[in-house]
Amino acid sequence: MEPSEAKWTGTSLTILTITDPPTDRHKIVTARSAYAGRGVVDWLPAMSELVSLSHEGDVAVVTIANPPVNALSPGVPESIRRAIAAAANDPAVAAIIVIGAGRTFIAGADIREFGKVVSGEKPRLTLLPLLLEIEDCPKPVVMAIHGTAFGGGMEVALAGHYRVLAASAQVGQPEVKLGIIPGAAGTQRLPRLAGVAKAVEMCAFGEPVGAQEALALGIADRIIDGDLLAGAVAFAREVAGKPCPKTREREEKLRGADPAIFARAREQAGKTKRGQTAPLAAIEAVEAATRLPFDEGCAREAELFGECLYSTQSKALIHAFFAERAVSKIPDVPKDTAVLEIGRAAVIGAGTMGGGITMNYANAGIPVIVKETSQEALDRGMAIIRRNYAGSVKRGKLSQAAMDQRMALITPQLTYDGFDQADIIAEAVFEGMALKKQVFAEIDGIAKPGCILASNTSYLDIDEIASVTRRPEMVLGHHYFSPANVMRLLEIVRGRATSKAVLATSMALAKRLNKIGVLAGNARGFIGNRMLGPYLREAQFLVEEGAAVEDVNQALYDFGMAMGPLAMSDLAGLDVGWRIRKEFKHLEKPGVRVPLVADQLCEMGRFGQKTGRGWSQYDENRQPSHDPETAAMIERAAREAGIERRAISREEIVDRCLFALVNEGAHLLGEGIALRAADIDIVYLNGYAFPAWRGGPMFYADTVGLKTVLARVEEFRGRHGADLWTPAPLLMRLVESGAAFADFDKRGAAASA
Ligand code: T1G
Repeated sequence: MEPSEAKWTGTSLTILTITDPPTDRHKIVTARSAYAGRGVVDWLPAMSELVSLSHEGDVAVVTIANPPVNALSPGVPESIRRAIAAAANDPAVAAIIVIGAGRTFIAGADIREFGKVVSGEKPRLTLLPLLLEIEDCPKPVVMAIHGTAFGGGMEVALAGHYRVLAASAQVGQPEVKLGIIPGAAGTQRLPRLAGVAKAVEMCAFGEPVGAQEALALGIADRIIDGDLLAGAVAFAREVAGKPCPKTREREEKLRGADPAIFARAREQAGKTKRGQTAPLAAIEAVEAATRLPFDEGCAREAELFGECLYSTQSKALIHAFFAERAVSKIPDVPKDTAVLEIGRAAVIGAGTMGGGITMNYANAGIPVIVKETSQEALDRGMAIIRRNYAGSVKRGKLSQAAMDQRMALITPQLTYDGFDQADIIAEAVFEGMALKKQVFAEIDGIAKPGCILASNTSYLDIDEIASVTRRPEMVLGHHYFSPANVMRLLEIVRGRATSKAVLATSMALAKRLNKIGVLAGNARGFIGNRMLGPYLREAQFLVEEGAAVEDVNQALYDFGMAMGPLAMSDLAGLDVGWRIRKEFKHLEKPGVRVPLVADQLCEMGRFGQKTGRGWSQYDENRQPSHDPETAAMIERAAREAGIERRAISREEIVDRCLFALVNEGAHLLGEGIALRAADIDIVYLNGYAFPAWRGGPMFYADTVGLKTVLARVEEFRGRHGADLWTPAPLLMRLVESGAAFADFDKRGAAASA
């Protein structure tokens, strides 16, 4: 427990009340640091294992060591406070440095603690007193930042008198990505240093800035090349004895702030953070800094922070944060499973997917061969790759040098030359089993032992593909999402024989390719597309039953999807689904209702955006509008099928589409095709533009309540039949036991711990 109050008098800190009596360690600290002034570097284990105090001559060094990211977990703020107090009280100390041990400065508050606060298990603590003490310290406190200073870490840095950054450091307030806002005066101190416009941008949109930009903005005072601590000590000596600039007292950048800054930010948040509350709260908090004195601004920030913290959106985004970090853990693949080296790659097919996959390897610095069957196809593929890179250069996202470097890593060719050197061969040919098997038989004959053979199939049976090779243990699915060089999701599809080393290697490779690898079982459509089937089916049934195409799209758009289901099909191309339906026609159950119109549209050559017509019609800018012909086709097809048409509510549209998704998710979770409900959420957040602030379909279902979901599913079964709406056994089991998908995951995690 921390001193409840402390006040600086001149150079020594008078601790008014100490609730936990000063331990011997404390007395030792004071004594020793006086001694340390004589140049003995001294690790004073006094504070706690999380924070230590040492000395570089007359400079005290407070080191935070709370791996993996020095989060402000319980005990850390308290120990920082004690260390600062000890150093400030030490006459031998002229200046104080705060630095992080390991790979980063402080990456923020401990996000794992938020749930305990929201559930009432723990009281909400504030960092504000610690930050005021740092700011009011009579000796200069220099924040030495490497890695990341994020959230509460940035707020600690802002309370310091000076900030020196390693050249690769990043600083930022990413709290909105967790559905909250800075809660320790970040919205009040940051505008005082970086200016109002930049502070609004950083707090409302959550993107960090690099060291150079931080220096230009006035956040950083110096960039240190080489040894950060040495550079910080030198800097500290330069400022020792000088007045300590308090960030909260710097008002010059607040004055005359243009109100249009806030209006523009709200407009942008309305576009890029549609449906999210935290960005608007962050804008309001920074705006408060321009209107209110510091303390009142902090109070307004705390109110807004509280509103966000207890919101469902924040729970959803925090769920997504940890879910994204959990997906790489495969219970039966031990952490220390040997990862195979991937130094060279080869891709078969330079089409839309093959080209994107090739770019992923080049972007990661891995030399990659890309093979096509004709010069024309190869040239077309390479032209798209070049155009994509040129576009990034034009937008300033990539330097010309980096583009040239990546292009140089790509070897386009028409033969299998060099494939025998590859560590991984990624196949991205036309989606047909016969062709896939032919290609896999060929590459099995060429590839070196230990080479991974990965198919980009989005539906086909991995075991059947592997059956034509003599190395099924090296075969699996690497299912990318279009555009493959942009979409972060990678479904890693496990075949019956796929080895653990190949799985571990794929998970590690996903990180190298800047992808989120999610393990999926070998079921038709794996996780994402398997669930998408019922979702799109219901969307089509709804228009047959009377809903307008636009209403179905709008309802899911308003729910938060980037676009409605029929608009998404028009974007992806209706011919993609058409080909797959033909491939699996033999699996259709006789007498079971299937959508009526999509095939008709395709037979007319209407594949959606790329042909200008599909469910909607599109102008030259691909802007959609109502297509009366499609509407007439739907009406006619429904009439001929004897489908009664009626007015359909927005709620029914959303529930039928989303609960079809969720129910199918529960089916494949029960079958073990997905390891965790959270994995399904990550698939949908990163592959299907499901709104992150809803947490994903399974998390959303938990917020609605599985009892309600099941009741709706059973209602739809009653109306549309068991062939279409059979409640998943897992869903029924969870409802019976009053549990949620989150509990299913917890049990899974406990079982595999
Ligand atoms: N709290 C708890 N655990 C954290 C954490 C945090 N802030 N940040 C990371 N971890 C865990 C993570 O779950 C993983 O665990 C391991 O550390 C490595 O993370 C008061 C209220 C810093 C850029 O939003 O963005 O401060 O899976 O895999 O890729 O106003 O982590 O190994 O068990 O992501 O190198 C604001 C969140 C908090 C930053 C490093 N801070 N973290 O990325 O490693 S709110 C953030 C990150 C706040 C104040 C408010 C990244 C990273 P495990 P990793 P990485």
